[in-house]
Amino acid sequence: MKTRFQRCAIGALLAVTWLGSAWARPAITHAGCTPAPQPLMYECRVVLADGGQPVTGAVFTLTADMPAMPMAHHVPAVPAEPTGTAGEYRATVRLEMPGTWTLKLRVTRPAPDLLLRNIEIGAHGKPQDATSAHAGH
Ligand SMILES: [Cu+2]
Repeated sequence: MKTRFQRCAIGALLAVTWLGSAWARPAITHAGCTPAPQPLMYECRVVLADGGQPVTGAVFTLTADMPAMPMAHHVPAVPAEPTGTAGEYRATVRLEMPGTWTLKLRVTRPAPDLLLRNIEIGAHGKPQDATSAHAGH
């Protein structure tokens, strides 16, 4: 049987490990896409933060997939660029239909990572209207 001290020490070690990984990892605090002028193209903006601080100088590509339709779409990965607002980045990606998309950020800086975020895409020209998903397939 473990002593009270041993249990406490293990708990503290787990807490430090968990907090350490949380702090070391940028998180998506905001993501959204609005229709770009070109058909089917959307300008996506994501905000990265780490421990409440904006992450500047991040390097990543943005692609997307539909969780309801695995393998059905191939969205070319686009390098994201900073918008000028600290922690905010943008990339223009091709989203072929309304519905739920998973944005995928393949991060190389500050550290290799894969960040995912589900967003709703409305019909082109109607960013708030996310009905009639998959009607075109
Ligand atoms: Cu689809």
